Amino acid sequence: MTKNTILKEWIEEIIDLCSPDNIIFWEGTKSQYDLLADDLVKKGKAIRLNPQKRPNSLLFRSDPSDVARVEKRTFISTTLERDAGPTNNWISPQVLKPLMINLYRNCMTGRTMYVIPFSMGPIGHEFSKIGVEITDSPYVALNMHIMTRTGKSVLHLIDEGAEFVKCLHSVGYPLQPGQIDPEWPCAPMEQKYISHFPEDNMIWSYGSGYGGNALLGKKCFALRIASNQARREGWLAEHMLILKLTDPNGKINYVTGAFPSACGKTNLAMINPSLKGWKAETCGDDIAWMHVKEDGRLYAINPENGFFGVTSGTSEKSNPNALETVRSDTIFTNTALTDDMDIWWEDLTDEVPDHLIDWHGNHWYKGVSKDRPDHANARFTAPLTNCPSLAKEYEEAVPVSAILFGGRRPTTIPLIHQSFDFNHGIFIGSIMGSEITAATIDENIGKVRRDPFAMLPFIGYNIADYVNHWATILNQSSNELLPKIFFVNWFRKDANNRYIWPGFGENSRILKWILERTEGAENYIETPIGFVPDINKLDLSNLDISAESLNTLFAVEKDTWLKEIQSIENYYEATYGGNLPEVLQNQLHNLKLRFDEI
Ligand code: GTP
Ligand code: SPV
Ligand code: MN
Repeated sequence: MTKNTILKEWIEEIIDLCSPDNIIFWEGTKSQYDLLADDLVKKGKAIRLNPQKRPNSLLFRSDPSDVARVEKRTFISTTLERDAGPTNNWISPQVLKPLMINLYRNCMTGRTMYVIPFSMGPIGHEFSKIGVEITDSPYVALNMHIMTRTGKSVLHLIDEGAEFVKCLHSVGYPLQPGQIDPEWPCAPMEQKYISHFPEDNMIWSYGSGYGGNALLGKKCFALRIASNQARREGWLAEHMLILKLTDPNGKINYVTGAFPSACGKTNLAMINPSLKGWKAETCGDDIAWMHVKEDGRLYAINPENGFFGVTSGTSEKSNPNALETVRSDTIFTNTALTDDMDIWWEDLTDEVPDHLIDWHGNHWYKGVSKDRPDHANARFTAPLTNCPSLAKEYEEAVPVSAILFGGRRPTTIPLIHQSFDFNHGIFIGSIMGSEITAATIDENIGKVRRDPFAMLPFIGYNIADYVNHWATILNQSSNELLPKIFFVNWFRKDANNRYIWPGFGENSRILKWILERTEGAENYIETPIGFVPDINKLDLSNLDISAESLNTLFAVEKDTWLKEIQSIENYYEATYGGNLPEVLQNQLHNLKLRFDEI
């Protein structure tokens, strides 16, 4: 099985605790994947899509109560409450561990336990980290196979003594003899726990089978645990896409972007530039691990091996690369099913099919059925290598020229602005706000909340320490060598509640301006909040947009911003209290001074 005694003893401990009927070691082979997929189809847990239309692809439908991450049931369990900080749910390990052990006891009765060794990052890369997920969900095994590097070569590293993060997961639905297994087993909300023990490099997840709650390599490991590791080791684990851009002269730049869940990372990572001569390629769409190297530059690598993307809104027009990515070898979750056994979601085609099977498994008729046929947080899981725009450097750490922060802000924030320097960039990251989306289960969808660095649900420790950690990155390098920091807002709305900016491929115009800025071009005007484009120097060729729209998109209004400053102060007070990092105190002070002067 394994020569690593820590792993061996842990597996034995979990077998004793959870009492599975069978144990399967994940070897990461195609035949193992296919066998499990076939078995799930046979048992009615998954639907095999039409092989002519969508080869080697599956549709899963989740329980209606288990459709997204649950932030309320996500915990950072540290000895001291202070170490989890004001933005995390905290329970002491002394309380949480016994409580969860009680839940885990015999929880895999009647089920098969999968042991999945995986690498976040290319196997053996200097920046990669290893994990082992033990799960009783075959859906999770299939998804982890796509989303991470799994199998024997990872196990080999563990055999050689490599450290690994222990990731334990159960759907929390033991089966007594004769008991029928539902299509999507899970536990009731109050029994769900997505728990992180950063002091033990350990994750315990119970009760949910969906996305970030269950695919533990993703948000739980690569962000919450890794942010702790990064803090200890002097690097950054961030909720960022990584994009390679080649300008018409052949010059290559890499940019990263942190946008909250369902705010456009995958779309920007796969952008199809509308500007002639520009080429965009994908390195990653969700997570970036970033290290300052000896040359003083910040390098980013994508720890994942696949995409777990939002289907809603994805169309040939908005994101052709994503559609190509999901043409085969893809798992769909909570999309609708067509009569010819293919998938469908809102906006996929202009023509809405007359009849579908909705994500509940019920008949759905156009113009008759009230609810949408797909879930707003329906997702696709597809290998990186399916993506036609995948950059050849996707398994390398690439030097970053610009970091973009962004969110859904219907008002106040201009389409693009640049920070004055790195510390001002940290300030901009810290005040990010966005409308809450369907990517998390929350009754406040649509309301703007502060989501600092797009990391509110993912910082695995005290946010004040996190901000201070960002500030130490500057000590490792300099303003000149570090990426320039920008804030984008594709989502500003007009009086009729419509998006003003066309977005998607047209965002290449903004990317062009950003890269010009990284080279010091005089293409800007200075405002109290940062540099915004000199509209005469922004490439708007062949774009049909009114002067009035442009005015709104780039407006920085004093009155609005004085209110925003008040809101920032309230937010800082409520979140940090007396613990506001000095870098933020200084930046807020300077921002106020700049507004006083105009
Ligand atoms: P997670 O995977 O949850 O982290 O989301 P994400 O940040 O990758 O967001 P994604 O790219 O999947 O986009 C989410 C939604 O935003 C989709 O419905 C997109 O169609 C929409 N969207 C993305 N980019 C743009 C844009 O430039 N303009 C507009 N109006 N909508 C966009
Ligand atoms: C997100 O919510 O940011 C996602 C989906 O990418 S999940 O993996 O569920 O976190
Ligand atoms: Mn995404």
